[in-house]
Amino acid sequence: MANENFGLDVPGRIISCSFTESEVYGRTENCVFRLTIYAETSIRIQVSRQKDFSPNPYSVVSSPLKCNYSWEENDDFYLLKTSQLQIHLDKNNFRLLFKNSSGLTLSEDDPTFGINWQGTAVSCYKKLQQWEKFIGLGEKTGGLNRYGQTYTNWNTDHFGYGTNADPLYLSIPFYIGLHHMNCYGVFFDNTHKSTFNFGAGNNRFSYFTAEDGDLDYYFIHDESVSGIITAYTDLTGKTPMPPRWALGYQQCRYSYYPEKEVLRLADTFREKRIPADVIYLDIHHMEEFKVFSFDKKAFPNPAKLIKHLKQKGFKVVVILDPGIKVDSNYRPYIDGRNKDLFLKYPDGENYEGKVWPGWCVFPDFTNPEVRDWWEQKLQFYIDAEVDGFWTDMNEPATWGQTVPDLVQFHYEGQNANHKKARNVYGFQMARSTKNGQLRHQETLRPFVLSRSGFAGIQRYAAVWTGDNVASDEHMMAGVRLVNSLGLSGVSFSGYDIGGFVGNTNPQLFARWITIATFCPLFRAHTMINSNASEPWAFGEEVEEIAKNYIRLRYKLMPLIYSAFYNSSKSGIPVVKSLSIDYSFDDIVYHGAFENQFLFCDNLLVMPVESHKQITKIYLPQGDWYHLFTGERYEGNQEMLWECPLEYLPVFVKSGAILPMQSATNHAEDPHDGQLNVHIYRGQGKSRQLVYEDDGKSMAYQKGEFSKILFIMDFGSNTLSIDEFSSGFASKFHTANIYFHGFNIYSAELSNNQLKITKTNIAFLDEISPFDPLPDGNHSFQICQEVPGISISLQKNEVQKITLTRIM
Ligand code: NBV
Repeated sequence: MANENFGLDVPGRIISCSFTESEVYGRTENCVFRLTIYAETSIRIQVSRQKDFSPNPYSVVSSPLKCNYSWEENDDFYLLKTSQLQIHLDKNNFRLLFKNSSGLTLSEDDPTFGINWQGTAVSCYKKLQQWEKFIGLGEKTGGLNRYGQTYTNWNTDHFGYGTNADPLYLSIPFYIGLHHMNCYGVFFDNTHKSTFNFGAGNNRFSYFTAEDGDLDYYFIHDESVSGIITAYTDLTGKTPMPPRWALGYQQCRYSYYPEKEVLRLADTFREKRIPADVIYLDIHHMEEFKVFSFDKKAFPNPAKLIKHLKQKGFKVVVILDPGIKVDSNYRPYIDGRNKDLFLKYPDGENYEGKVWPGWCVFPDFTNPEVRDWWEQKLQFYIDAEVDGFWTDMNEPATWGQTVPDLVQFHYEGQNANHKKARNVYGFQMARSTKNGQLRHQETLRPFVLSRSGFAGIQRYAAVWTGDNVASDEHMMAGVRLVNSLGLSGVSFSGYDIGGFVGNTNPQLFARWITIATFCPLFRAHTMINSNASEPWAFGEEVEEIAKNYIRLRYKLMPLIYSAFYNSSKSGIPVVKSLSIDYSFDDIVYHGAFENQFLFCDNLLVMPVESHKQITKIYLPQGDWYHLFTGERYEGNQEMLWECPLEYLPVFVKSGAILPMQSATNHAEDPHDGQLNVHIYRGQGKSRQLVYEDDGKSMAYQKGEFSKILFIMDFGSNTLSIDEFSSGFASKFHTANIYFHGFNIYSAELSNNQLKITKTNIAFLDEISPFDPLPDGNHSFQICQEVPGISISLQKNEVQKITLTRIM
């Protein structure tokens, strides 16, 4: 390259520039570049040493919006301005400086290194800002604040990974930077192996680099972290509404077989009245681990088994591995070979790698034709009425080895080698699996759980954090992984409760299940040959704790389902790291508190190790009510809190409105029609939506849903209940309103006026996760509250209830 800069190849001087409605295109001495305005908040920057750009066809699904922007030429720089962002382009060497609309620097390329190439590797070096923090980057271990660390994106099967291991199964090259009460996001849309350095081993810059390809990134600015997540998910898509059953408790092991084991499992849940929705069939459901087969001995009649499980209210999810056994008597192999659907060496020979079934070939999911074929193949499972799919080993994994670099992928016709395509393989397998399900059952909501993925995976699948270990350290690490996935656009994720590798002990399982009650994906799983890991496998006390928390999960279903609905619109995760709502409070990043999170916006959950009886907690700004006692605490304080296994520290944000229901055996089991609405006294106005639909079909997309909106005005003590858009008849006929923290009021409902007095404060255990033991002498207690006030829910009518202070 002509323009040398301290031994680095750099873009050089801008020599031409032209602009259209939504983009600026130009040339430098050594490159072509393009700036595309996707939204006022989001600008795409592409720089290439080739004549043209080679974009990732998989992640971004939005098109540039028509936005107003201005373009100015100055002596040394060009200036691009939207209402949110100003971008300075240095004319002398293509380098960028980003400011917010009031001129504060958000991010600037390092003055010397900026954008550069070292061999084929392209990098962007950005000056470290004072006290800059970095969050996000998807499924990455380590602390909430990633400052001082370096991470690699290269999807990897890592059995029993360490809690600091990197990389893991899934890559999302998107992070958020924070400094000077401002924040920005960077999504580096390059699928090659990439590295992010957040001031690791230096005090000068952060950088991101990929082994090859373009510099292609989106710079996002909004005043809030949540605004940035919304903008990022405007680009890469939102997590769609899952089927309601997928939010219930799920039980997995490697593997439940033969079928009588599966039946016994299902019966035990129902006999013990422990709610559960899903049973997984791991690899032993297959004949010699061949995908699209059932083992004839273990599962002689899968359709009958699944039908039986359905009658008991269970759904069945089966595992799908991409490796297809090389076996000339095996239809999928013959079929795929004849149609030329597998990954190949450059000379056209099929690539073979070893997995469960022995030597295998791998469908090239980056080829639309292959995805189409796979979609058709799923008919096999659909015929047996399987409800969902679990795409495993899709990094792809080949017995701890990596696929040779020269293996060829279709990559939507671009033709790419393994170096470029690996990171999207699992992503595309999940896509094809979801679409396959839709293709055969177009009215049903699909469910896919994927181990591997890339930016945008949230459109197709929920994800889990792979082969974790039965340890306290892992339990806490899993919480951080899920928090981080949420920061990175993935709302539906979880970890194996109890730990996959190793044996869980009773305390650990108990604590883990209490924490996971507040995890989007609520699934227990364990490894082959490990001890039993069902809620009843650890003795009576643990069973009681597990049962009570699982029941609490089902009671919270109206809140959780509505949170998923909100997330499907906004991209804001259901589990929110505190860095989303308290981004500029340094304490939320401290090691002692970085695992804390908000569940469904208003439940503040403090995960704590199983051996601790007392823990340090942090209540951020605002007032907080302890979930189990209803006591109120001031925020902005650190506290020591007792945490016996039965009581995970959970607080409710003041002002919150929590809609709950009666516990059911499973998500489709009808509740009692009573919507229990808990209102926690706060300030100003609060709103809570209760979203309902049939929970399983796509009809909600055609308006078949119900929305009940609760608005509490704490200034005038008025509660309004507004029910609207009932394309679907709400299953709730009555709302029982529970007021928390209003203990100077009296309660009486007359002429639409609700008066509450101190005299009729009563004990009520509705919100406690603990149901009385059979002898009625249960020692776990409860919330002091005024009794619930019943209101019948009138369709399409705004109801107003005013609280009158009478003392
Ligand atoms: O299919 C077996 C397992 C599965 O249970 C687990 O959840 C995956 O992460 N699978 C990995 C294959 C290899 C396990 C050693």
